[in-house]
Amino acid sequence: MNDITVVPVPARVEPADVVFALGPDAVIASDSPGVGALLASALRAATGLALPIVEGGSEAAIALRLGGDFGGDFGDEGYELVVGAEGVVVRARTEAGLFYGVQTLLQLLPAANGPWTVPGGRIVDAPRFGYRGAMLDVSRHFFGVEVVERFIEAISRYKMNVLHLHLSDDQGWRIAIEKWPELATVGGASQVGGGAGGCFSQAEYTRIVEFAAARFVTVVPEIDMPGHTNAALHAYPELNADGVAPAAYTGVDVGFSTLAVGKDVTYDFVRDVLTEVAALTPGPYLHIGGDEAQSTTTEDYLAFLDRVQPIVGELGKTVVGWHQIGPARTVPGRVAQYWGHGPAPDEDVLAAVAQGDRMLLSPADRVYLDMKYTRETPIGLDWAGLVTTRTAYEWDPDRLIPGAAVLGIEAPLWTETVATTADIDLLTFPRLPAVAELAWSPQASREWDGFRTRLAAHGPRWTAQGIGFHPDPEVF
Ligand code: TNX
Repeated sequence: MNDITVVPVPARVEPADVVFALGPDAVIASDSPGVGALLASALRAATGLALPIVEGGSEAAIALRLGGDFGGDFGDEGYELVVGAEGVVVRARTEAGLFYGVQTLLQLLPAANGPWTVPGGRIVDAPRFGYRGAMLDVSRHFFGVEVVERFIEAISRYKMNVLHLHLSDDQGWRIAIEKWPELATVGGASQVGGGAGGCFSQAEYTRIVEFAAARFVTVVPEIDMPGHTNAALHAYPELNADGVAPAAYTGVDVGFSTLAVGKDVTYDFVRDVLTEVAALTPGPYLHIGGDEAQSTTTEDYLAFLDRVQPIVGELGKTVVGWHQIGPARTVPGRVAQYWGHGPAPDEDVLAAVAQGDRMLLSPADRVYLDMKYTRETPIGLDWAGLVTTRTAYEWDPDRLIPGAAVLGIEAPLWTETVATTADIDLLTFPRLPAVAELAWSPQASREWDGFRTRLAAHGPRWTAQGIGFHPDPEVF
């Protein structure tokens, strides 16, 4: 395990002078049927071996074991991985821990071709932050279930555990709401550039949630309000202050739309939407947006949040909002998502910190996956600057906002310029693994040169998996 290329870098690695080889008779034993099956299918696809899953299995080549003492408190997501000449044992307190141990094991195997050997030794590992996320904007351009599942699979390989889905914006509404059916049929029928758009049925959203849960990824649904609401305003005239529905919007401007904050029907709408979304979402969070409400007066904005945030609590969920919610009176457990750029946190951020909100860090000049890498990047934006892999990697989350209680890190992929799976790949790889390591690995274990070398070894893995990437010259 001297030269292993695992990303995120594990907390502790103790190499041993042996090698394990996966042979034709190898069997898998697992205390978690779900994680055992994911491991087996990943390995069968790569190796062509049969790899049956057996009960008990003291002589299993790979054993996934729940419980046991692995020398220290590594929390609910930690794991121990021991590779000896005779086999591999992953031990964890939870199935999530086993899943992370399995991701490490898969990265210890060759990218594409045998012999299927694993370097010997012991890894003990646990995450730095409990919230390690990525966001996909399915509103500006709509992406279907398969694309979202592919994205979930990709982030989960790097031990990320949250998928934030940006489900509504000016350009399109993307989750069917039974009480307000025209959100899907009218609000969903547009996207940037004028394409057909689309909208998840509740069954499709549930499929995504279940696919994510099997990989220990929590879905955080976002219904952005009171701004970024043109699609809803287009579908339902009564949500507009003047009662007149605007045309569908297919451009990329922000800040021009607002729900009618003074009308009671607005709160019926919000309650109905959040009630249905909450019922479909097992995770603890509902994201209510709150950014760039430039067409809502400050007074209206604060009044709106004072009515809407408690609804989330009544539904048994915790509020997440973009950091502009900072000045609004907080509610228990609230999470403010920082998306600023540059050195000084602004007064909205300071207001959130002063109220004791937990901070989710998405600094746009570091982890916005929609920023261009260089001037030449064919897609992407640059309002927060150019973001190379190194820029994304080299910063310390604990030093970004003085006094903040940091819940974790999230890398958002906004999709104004992102229309295809290839576009997603180009902007996501290799920056997403950089953010994943930032969120998982101890600050003291992270340094650019070591990371760059490990990350470069993942290029052939992505190629084998059919994933495209930006050949960042500082990495490859
Ligand atoms: C700002 S980040 C926005 C989004 C855009 C993004 C593009 C945030 C909370 N709002 O509406 O898509 O910039 O980078």
